[in-house]
Amino acid sequence: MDGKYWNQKIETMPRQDIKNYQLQKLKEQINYCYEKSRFYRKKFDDANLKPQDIQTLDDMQKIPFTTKGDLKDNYPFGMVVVSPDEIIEVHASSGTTGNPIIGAYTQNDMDVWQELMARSIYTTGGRAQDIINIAYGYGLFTGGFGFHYGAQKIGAKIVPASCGMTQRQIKLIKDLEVTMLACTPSFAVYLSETMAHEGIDPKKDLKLKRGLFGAEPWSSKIQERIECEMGIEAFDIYGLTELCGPGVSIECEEHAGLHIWEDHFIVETIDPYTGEVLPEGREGELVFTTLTKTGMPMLRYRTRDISKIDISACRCGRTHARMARVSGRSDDMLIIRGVNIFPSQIEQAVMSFSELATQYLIVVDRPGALDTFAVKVELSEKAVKSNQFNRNTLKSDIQKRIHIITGISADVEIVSPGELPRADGKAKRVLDMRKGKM
Ligand code: DLL
Repeated sequence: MDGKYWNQKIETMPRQDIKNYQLQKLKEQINYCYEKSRFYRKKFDDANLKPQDIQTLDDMQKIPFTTKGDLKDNYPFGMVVVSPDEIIEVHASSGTTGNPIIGAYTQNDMDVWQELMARSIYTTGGRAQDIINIAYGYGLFTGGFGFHYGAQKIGAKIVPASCGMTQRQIKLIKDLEVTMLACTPSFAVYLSETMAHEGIDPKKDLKLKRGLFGAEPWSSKIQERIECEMGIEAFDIYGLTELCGPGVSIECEEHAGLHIWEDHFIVETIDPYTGEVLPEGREGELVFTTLTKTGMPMLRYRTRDISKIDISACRCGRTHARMARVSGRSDDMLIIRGVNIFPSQIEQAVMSFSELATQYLIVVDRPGALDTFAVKVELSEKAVKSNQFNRNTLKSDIQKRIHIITGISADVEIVSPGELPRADGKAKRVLDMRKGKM
């Protein structure tokens, strides 16, 4: 394979052909679920719905949503529709409360996942000649293994670094002449800071060309910073355990949204509060229906991820719809003094100050009757070295910016470089100490 596409026929299929293909696969997946799954049969029966009532893609709006609550209630294998022997791999997402969300995959599901990860890596320019450092966690999290399977199919050389041991990773990235980096954006930022400490200039000392970052929301400003500091091209990759892991969608070289692999998934956006289906282009919660899954198929699965869809033609030639970068999760929304606030709004404020590093921590508490709202931000090493700012003015400017963006005032605390905790997996941006006090 040496062309631009991993699978040109599929990736550049005319939209009408995609729709026809999706309808055929959707009917098959619905029949399969109705026949094999007690869970889906009950959902259909309760809604007075039969598989033959779904004759068009619009008809799928009649199907009730599947939620994270359904998965937790049916933990561990209640959503699995095949015999236990047919499940050959299990992963779980990193939720912190209650039962974890399990992904249980058959051989078919593993093959699809590997194919989609190969297609995704290839879309960013990854080839057999590449050496890829996979610094996503290997284990129950789908990040490490997902990249591993995809890179293996492409024939790239794999360095399965997993999380942690930052200094050693940097040494290996240098000595093994790694060309691609795969990790969370927050770990990429940490790697880049550590390189600066160690006196390594990635542009001169390393062979890194591109990075595939995802698994958590990150802003375009962070993407720009990583690109600039590491001298690489950064790509956003999205996915979730319930669908397959990473490989549901990926940015192409145009960096104008993430192509959703629509030969395997149908995407809808809905109003997260009312459940109403929104027209293309309106921001809302992403809802996915799997078309080819055999272990744990998902019909109208509510992700809680907020984004919007664009079906217009992409300059790269791919016809698959694009989702905008995830701006946040509906369940990450904090209600502080009655105002809805997303961590991404704070990130937007923080990232507009060149004196600040990319780390921040939102601390919310309720010591008495009222919520307190504090934001800890960190000075960048560069700002400290140049010493060309006034701390009080900077603090008041950040406070003003947060107020403009969110509508409420925050206590801003500026801390020294390196003081806020770093993540080698997904970053933790919020400390809500009100839990249990409400
Ligand atoms: O995070 C799969 C993954 C691994 C994606 C590596 C990309 C790279 P889960 O642990 O199940 O799976 O978490 C899924 O993470 O619903 C989103 O809220 C968030 N997420 C994943 N990718 C992105 C992204 C993996 N590119 C949850 N941007 C999803 C923003 C993301 N959020």
